[in-house]
Amino acid sequence: RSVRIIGAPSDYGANRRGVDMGPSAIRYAGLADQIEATGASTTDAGDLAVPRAEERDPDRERPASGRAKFLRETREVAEELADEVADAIADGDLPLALGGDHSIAIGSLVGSARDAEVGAIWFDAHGDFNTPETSPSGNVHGMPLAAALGKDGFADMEWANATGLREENVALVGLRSLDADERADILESEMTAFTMSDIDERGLLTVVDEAIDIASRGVEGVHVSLDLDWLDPNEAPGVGTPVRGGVTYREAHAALERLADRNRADDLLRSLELVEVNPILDERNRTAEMAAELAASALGKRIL
Ligand code: DIR
Ligand code: MN
Ligand code: MN
Ligand code: MN
Repeated sequence: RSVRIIGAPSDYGANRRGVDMGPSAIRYAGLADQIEATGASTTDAGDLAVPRAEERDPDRERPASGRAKFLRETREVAEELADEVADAIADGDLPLALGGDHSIAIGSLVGSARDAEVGAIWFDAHGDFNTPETSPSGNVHGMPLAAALGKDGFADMEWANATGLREENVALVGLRSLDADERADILESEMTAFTMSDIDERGLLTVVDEAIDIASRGVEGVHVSLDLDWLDPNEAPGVGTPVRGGVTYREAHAALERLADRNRADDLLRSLELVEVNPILDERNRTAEMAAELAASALGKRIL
């Protein structure tokens, strides 16, 4: 299967500007070459057109209740990305979306789950399960899972609903920063959430295997969303909302190598995304380099 790279340079969902340069930085870090070194071919669909946030009024689409910023713009990006992702899958390719902040995941999930039942694995420090009502920030990058799952609070947002995705098939891995209401909602949901403590107690590969089992059970394929703030900020400084206590470089590779092994056996990977790389906050592009390397591991890079 050929890997189709799709840039989604959106920063509508986060308040640290610069994450819109993520797709350029990850490509510059050698993404296509590294993927091709695994034996896969690549094509690059280029970047979605994303107008600069300064040209848009952040309050224009603010709903009467709640406080989600740039919802109208987020929708435009999500709808375009969903079409690109669904198109790539229909053509037999593996879509690889490059953010941008994590609000683009609404588009990836909607596209991946358009014509099939899918699961999702969410590698992230955060739960991304806020709604406009529960969010303390109003930033949609803290809401994409809730939006795609059609949670209360997104009632008038059919565009954000990933029809083929159910909570039972969602596994979050690496949590260490949740907002109060978000935490209660995750506990009440049918999703499975693995914290950093779970990784410490049970071991990374045990947790990753279980996440893959959950996400792939009874579905056609799995969307894998990798927020670079899943990693410890010592490894990945170029992110907008770093939280210490994250996974190491080696753990991250081990996790994605396990995913690649399981994919080799069961062909479960349907779509992939790398989000939240912010070159302005980075050190000599090392977070983008890691994103490219991790994509290669997920796509089957092997030493021997
Ligand atoms: C926070 C941060 N929970 C929010 N979320 C982030 O704004 O909702 N997600 N950074 O990746
Ligand atoms: Mn096509
Ligand atoms: Mn996230
Ligand atoms: Mn995060």
